[in-house]
Formats: sequence, C-alpha cells, structure tokens
Amino acid sequence: MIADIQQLEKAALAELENARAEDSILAVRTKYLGRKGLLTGLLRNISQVPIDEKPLFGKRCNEVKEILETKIDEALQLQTQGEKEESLAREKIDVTLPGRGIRSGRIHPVIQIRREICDIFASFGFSVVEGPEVELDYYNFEALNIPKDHPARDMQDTFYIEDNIVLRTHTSPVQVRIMEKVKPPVRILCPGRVYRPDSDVSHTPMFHQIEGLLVDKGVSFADLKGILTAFLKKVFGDDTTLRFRPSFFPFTEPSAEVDIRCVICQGKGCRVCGQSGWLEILGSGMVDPAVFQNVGYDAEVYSGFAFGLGLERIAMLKYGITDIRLLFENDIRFLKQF
Ligand code: 2NM
Repeated sequence: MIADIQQLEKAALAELENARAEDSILAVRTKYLGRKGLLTGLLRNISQVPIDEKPLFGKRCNEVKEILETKIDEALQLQTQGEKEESLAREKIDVTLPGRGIRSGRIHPVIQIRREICDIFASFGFSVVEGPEVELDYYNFEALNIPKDHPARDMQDTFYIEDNIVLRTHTSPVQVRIMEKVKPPVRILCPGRVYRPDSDVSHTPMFHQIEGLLVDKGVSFADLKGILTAFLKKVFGDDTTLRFRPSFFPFTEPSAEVDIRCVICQGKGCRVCGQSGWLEILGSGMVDPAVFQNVGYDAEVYSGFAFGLGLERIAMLKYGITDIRLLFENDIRFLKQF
C-alpha cells in the first residue's frame, strides 16, 4: 500500500511537469485530488490497510496531498504569470515614437478666390445669391437678349439637356431671375459653376464664374469704372494699372473688357500675356434696355451695370498655373501648395 502512494506521487508529479496550459494543470488536480480522485480513493480505503501500516500510510498520504497541492498552486501561478508577461511583451508600445500627424484639409484655390471676391463685394453692399445650374433657354439666352441665331447657342458651345433646357453657360440667368422678383435698387453677386463644351489648357467643360449686377436710379458708366477699379485694386494690389477696352455683349450697351497690367512681366511682354503686356480679367457693361424690358424694369427710370469673370483664370494668373486641368485633378500634392 505504501508503494502505491509512492507510485501515485511519481506519476502525478510527472504529469504536472508536462502540463503547460491552465486546463491541463486543473485536470491533474481533478485526477488526483478531486472528490473522485486517485489519492482521495486511496485514503478512503484506509480500512483495508494492515493495522501496523496505518499510521505511516496516513502520514504519507497527507504528505503527498500537501506536496501535490503546493506544486499545483505553483504551476498555476507560473502559468498565469507567463501569460501576463507574454501579453505585456506583445502589447508593448513605444511611446517615444513620433506621432503620425493629422492631415488637415484646405480650401480649394478656386473657392479661396471666390470667397475673397465675395467678401470684397459684400463690403461694397452686394448680396451673394445662387441659382440653378440646369436652366431654361429663356433665362440663359432669351431674356439676356441673345438672339436665336447667336453662335453661343450652337450645339458646339452649349450643353443641351432638352430643346429648351441647358446647362447654364454663365451665371447671368440668376440675375434675370432676381430682377423678375425684386424691384430696384439691386446689388447682387452671383457665383457658381457654369458649363461650356471646351477642353484645352485654358478651358474645362465646367468652370466657375462670378457675375455682379447693380441697378438703381442714375447709375452711370462712371459707377461701373469706380466699383470695378476699387475691386481690382483690392484683389491685385493698390498699384495695379487698369484699362477699359470697348467690347460687345448682347446684354450690355456699351460694353467694356477690363485688363490689368501683366502681373508677370509688368507690361514688358511675356508668354502669359501673349507679349501684349495686358491680362484680360473681366467683361462688363451697362445693362441693355432690352434686358430691363424683359424683366419688367422701366429703362427710362433705372439704369445699371453688370460684369462677369472666370475664377479659374484668376487663380491661374495669381498662382502662375499654366494648365487649368491641374485645378480639377484633386492631386493633394498640387492643391496643398495654395
Ligand atoms: C458679363 C459681361 C457683361 C451680365 C449682364 C447681366 C444681366 F443679367 F444683368 F444682364 N448679368 N451679367 C454681364 C455683362 C456679364 O460677363 C462676362
């Protein structure tokens, strides 16, 4: 019987030695020390042990029980500690590493210019209004005194949705819609996307325009010159030289294009200004009485001026961009420079 205990102790310790995971250690405990365990079984049968061996048998049983309990506790402790160390090593982070940085977005250069221009005209008392990009032929052409046979109405120059529905080719229709609704005085600025089927280094099928309109009693060409001069000096600097050059638009009479002294060569002549020394910035004019008639304004009482400019062109001149398409590729390496 004593030999049985010795054997049991040896077997239990060997099994414990091989038990690595928590589960296997607990299994050893159940197998030997559990209610139906092997050691428990030996103790239960003590009545069959010869009387003279009983004290030694009992002593050995208790010793082995104590040894196993201690060893199992130790094994369990080692096991959890090992697991902890392993996970600590695995989850270690180096707090001295540099951070990844937050990449912030920024305003697109065209929209920066749009904001700048809107702010300037807001300081002159103009309100900013927007309107539809899909427009009736009537508002895009007819009301603006653009005749049915005008080349701007060609399929080649306008995106047609239907016979009398187009993608607006300028933002003037917004101004017509406002004039239909409100009586003078009117001071509005209309920024927005416009569409024309053109595509090369200086044209994209969609681009941005801002048009302005001021209507009141006694508005003259001198007001047009004064406001546009003040505006352009705010955008391009106080020492900017301007010239007003006669032009033609169906919706204004007289009409003028406004040029500034080339910002690249200061008028000496370069590639950007095509050797002329001047850069075309905007178109303008006194609103044609035919347009006033279409919106129900009395041209004998009211007069006004209007103007329009392309934002991509301004952005290109301001930043020296030579291909307009760069503005629409959404390449962050390009856009983050502005
Ligand atoms: C331009 C040039 C000249 C213009 C005219 C009007 C309206 F609706 F009042 F008749 N809006 N915009 C205008 C005048 C636009 O862009 C180059």
